[in-house]
Amino acid sequence: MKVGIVGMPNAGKSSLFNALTKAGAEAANYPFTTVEPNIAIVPVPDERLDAVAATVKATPLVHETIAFHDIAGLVRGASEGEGLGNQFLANIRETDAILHVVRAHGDGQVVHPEGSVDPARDVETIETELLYADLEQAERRLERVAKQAKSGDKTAVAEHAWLVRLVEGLRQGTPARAFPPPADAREALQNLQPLTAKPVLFVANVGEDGPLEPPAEIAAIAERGGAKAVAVSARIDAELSEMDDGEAAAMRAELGAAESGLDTVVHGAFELLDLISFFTAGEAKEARAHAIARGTTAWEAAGKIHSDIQRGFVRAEVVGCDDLIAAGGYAGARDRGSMRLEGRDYLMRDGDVITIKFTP
Ligand SMILES: Nc1nc2c(ncn2[C@@H]2O[C@H](COP(=O)(O)OP(=O)(O)OP(=O)(O)O)[C@@H](O)[C@H]2O)c(=O)[nH]1
Ligand SMILES: [Mg+2]
Repeated sequence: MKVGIVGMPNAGKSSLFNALTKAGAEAANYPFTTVEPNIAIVPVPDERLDAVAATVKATPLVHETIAFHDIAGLVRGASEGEGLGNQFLANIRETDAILHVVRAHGDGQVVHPEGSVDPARDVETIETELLYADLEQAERRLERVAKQAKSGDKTAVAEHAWLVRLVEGLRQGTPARAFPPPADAREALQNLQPLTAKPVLFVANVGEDGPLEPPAEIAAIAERGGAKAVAVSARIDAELSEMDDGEAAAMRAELGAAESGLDTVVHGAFELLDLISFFTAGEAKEARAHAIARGTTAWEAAGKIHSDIQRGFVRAEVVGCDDLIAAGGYAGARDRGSMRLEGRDYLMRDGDVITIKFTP
């Protein structure tokens, strides 16, 4: 999974990036600290994977991963070249979701590019700039596809009609997610990769003294747009991420924070994208976590493991991770009858541990 981080300059994007990735990117109290994008790949923490691996004595552990892309801040008018402009948005066109960092802390020491802290205004500024960036891109694509459509190519004609509607919609301020691609030009969306079609997780960067929850106006904006909102305290989390795990957990408990910024963001992203996890774990082999969309079948899950396994799919042996752990391993789970045989259409559940029987 790839995630792009957007927000105003000085909102705390790089601080959050450091908290998530321990990458030690430069975060400083002046706008446009970040010019070149920072990228880091992070294993998705999941205690169930550790427990499953310990139960069946699997090693090594292979976590699901998320790549975070931290880019320069956007300001009002970025599409017309203000600030650093919006060219760097190209770096996040290929991501699966957007983390929109909104400053919600009132630390007067930290410069705000607009001179005051106003989360709702900032969100609107960023969303407008993302719309303009998509509009530019869509208009350019429309010009190109218009030529192809003249030749009568069926896919080009369908894509062209979609782009005409999209451009019109973007001009009126409607995000691209309101325009699903036409059935006879399914590639249309992939060709464009509009930013405003991506799912958004708002991350309110709140002060260390207030409650660890997003301000009401951000929660409301997220709800209206079918997005999600979480809260972190980026600076503290960045500092905690530099400590060792035990020390950080103790500090976190003292501060009354239940989970790390990484946990908050990962849980938020999984919920937003409606993802679940399943596990594969062989005795004395690797244990691996796989993130999949809710509603994925056993056969599709097999494809996530290996195309050969999917091709030769016979059936799946499935056990919930809690049952497997409680039974002390596969043999115990079989004895207790908690191991089930499932066919290719079985809908995977969060926490399933699966062994696919297949003919090579
Ligand atoms: N008090 C406080 N300061 C914060 C918090 N998060 C970030 N800061 C400070 O705000 C300043 C800007 O943080 P960055 O993480 O560099 O912000 P950015 O969004 O990456 O900024 P650009 O790269 O310039 O776009 C730094 O001085 C941070 O220490 C926070 O939660 N509380
Ligand atoms: Mg930065």
